[in-house]
Amino acid sequence: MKLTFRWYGEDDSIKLDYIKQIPATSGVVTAVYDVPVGEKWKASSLERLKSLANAAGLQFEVVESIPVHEDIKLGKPTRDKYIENYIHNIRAVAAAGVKCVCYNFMPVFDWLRTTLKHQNPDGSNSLAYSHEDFLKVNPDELHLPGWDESYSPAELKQLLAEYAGVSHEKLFSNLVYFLNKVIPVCEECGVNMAIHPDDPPWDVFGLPRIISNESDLDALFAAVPSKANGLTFCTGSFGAGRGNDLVHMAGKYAAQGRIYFAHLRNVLYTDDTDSFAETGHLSADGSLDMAAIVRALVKNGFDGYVRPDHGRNIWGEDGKPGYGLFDRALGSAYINGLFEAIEKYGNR
Ligand code: DNO
Repeated sequence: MKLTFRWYGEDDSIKLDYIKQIPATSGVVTAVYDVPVGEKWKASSLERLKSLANAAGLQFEVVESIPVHEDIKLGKPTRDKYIENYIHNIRAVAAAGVKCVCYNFMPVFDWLRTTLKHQNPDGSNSLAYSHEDFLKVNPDELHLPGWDESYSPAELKQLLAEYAGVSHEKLFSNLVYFLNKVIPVCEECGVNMAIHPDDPPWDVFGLPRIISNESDLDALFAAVPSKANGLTFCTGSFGAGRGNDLVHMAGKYAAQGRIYFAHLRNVLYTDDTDSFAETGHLSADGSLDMAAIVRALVKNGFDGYVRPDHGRNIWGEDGKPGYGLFDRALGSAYINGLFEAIEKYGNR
């Protein structure tokens, strides 16, 4: 595996030199952040990201994300223009040496939490989702942690109304339409698409979600069989769904050669409903058996990119939610240890 670390570009308070100092880290995962969703990325922006990373001794082979414009997800007539721009971006990232594109197909909201600063017993804080708090959210007057700045109330209302006619089946066929256009270009450029699962893996506010579990993935790979149509195996996202057997899923899709990127983090189920809190990466800290998941990946031939996913705020750090330095660096060291032990001795 290749251990990477998410870097939010030149505005990230975490410097590339610090990332390089995290043991075993060989690359960054980043994106062009100053272009609106759906528009074309400049080759010069990508070259700059690459040269900054390379100057720090790091590779830049994974983009997270090239976001998908809502018109593509909605299947509007304007989607073809946005798909053309997407294809432009795939060619541009490939020219900069990128081999894996992480993206998602969640309507309106990417991840969703009810608090960004859940207090943990050890004094740290982390993102969390409370089923009870979620039920109190009024969909007509949405105030959501992390999302309030992204849409005006009027924009959000309109967008939600547009999705009223979009069923799961429709959203899925819009995804297949999109992939049928972009995958041939990926094959030509040597890039793999790696869809990120729904986070959390269930419908929210009546919006359909279609990459939540094993049957969704089976349908996706059956509809678009090309090997360039792959997956970001995000343990925290799939793991929030208590019906998902992550060890089985990790092994199955690794064996199929579909997993190009793994986001590794743990979640703790905090009640008998859907609530969860993000924890440190260790198996002992949450509800997921991280060692068993990594073993299933390794034993089934996974050799892709890995990154520690969300960390807590620890040691007084007040980082970007989920993306501080300290706990993710601890996560990296832990993940590297699991892989080393399993790769070297796991089969004995
Ligand atoms: C959250 C991330 C997601 C992810 C996108 C990929 O921390 O895991 O925002 O980057 O879903 O498109």
